[in-house]
Amino acid sequence: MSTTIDRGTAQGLPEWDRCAVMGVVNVTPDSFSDGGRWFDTTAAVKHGLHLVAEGADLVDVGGESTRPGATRVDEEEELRRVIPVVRGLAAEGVTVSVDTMRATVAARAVEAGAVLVNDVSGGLADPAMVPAVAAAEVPFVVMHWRGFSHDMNRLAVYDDVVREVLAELRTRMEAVVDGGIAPERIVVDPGLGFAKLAPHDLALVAHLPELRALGRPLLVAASRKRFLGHVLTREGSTPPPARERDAATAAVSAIAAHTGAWAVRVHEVRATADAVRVARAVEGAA
Ligand code: PMM
Repeated sequence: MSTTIDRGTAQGLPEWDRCAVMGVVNVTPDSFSDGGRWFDTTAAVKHGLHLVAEGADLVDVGGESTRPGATRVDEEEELRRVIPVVRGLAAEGVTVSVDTMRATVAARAVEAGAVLVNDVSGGLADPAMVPAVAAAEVPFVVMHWRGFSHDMNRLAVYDDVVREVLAELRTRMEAVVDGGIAPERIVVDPGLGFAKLAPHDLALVAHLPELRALGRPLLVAASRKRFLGHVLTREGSTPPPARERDAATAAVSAIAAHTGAWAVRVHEVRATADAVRVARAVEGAA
C-alpha cells in the first residue's frame, strides 16, 4: 500500500507509514487522567512496556502535571521521577520522548536515552530549553502555549482560534529556529486544552489540515481532555471522569490520523492503535 497522506517526519526519529501512537507515562501523583497510578519507577517502566505491547510506537515520559490549575513541581523532584523511567524504557529499546518544560530535565533525559523533547511551553517556560535542545540535536515539540497551568483558563480568549494558534505557532517556530534548532527537527502541536475551552479545541480538531500547512509533522494530544468530557456530558448530568473518555479519545485519533497528523498522544493505547490502523487501511484504499 502506498502512503497517500504526507505526514512529514522529524529528523532523528524512526519513520512510520501511518500516524504514530505516542503512549503516555505520567510519573506524577496528581495528573488529571492517570494521576498516582504510575508514581514509582518500576511500575512506570512496566506501564511503558505495556503501552508498547498494546501498540505504542513511542512513549512520552513526564514528571510534572500540566492539568489546569496545577502548581509546579521542583526540578530535583522532576529529575527524580523522570530520569530512571526514561533510562529503564530506553534500555528496553523503547523510543522515548520526555515531556518537560525544563532544560536540565530535557538534557539529562536525552543523556538517559530520550530521543525527542516534548515541551508543552514550546521553549517559553525556560530560556535555557532551546539552546539545550539545539545542542542535543534531537527533535523538539513546539506546542501552542500561552502560560502556566495555574492561570491558563484566563488566557483562553480568542477571536479566531485557528488563525491565532497558527500565527502564534509560526512565531514560536521562528524563535526556536533562531535559537539553533534545525527546522527539520520541529514537530508542532495545537496544545488542546491549554488556554482553550471546549469550542476552541473542537475548532482546532476540525481544522487540522490548516495546521499541517505549517509544514511540520503534527502531534495531536486529545487524550481524556476536558473538551471530550464536555462532548460526552448527557443532559442534566456531570461530565464522565477522565478514565471514561478513551473511546472518545480513539475517535479523535481516527480523525487526526485521517487528516494527516504525524502522531497522537494517548493514555490508553489499544483503541487508538486500532484507530490509526483503520485510518491507514482506508488511506491505502483511496
Ligand atoms: N498535554 C498534556 C501533557 N503533555 N504534550 C503535548 N505535546 N501536547 C499536549 O497536548 C499535552 C502534552 C496534558 O495531558 P496529561 O496530563 O494527561 O498528560
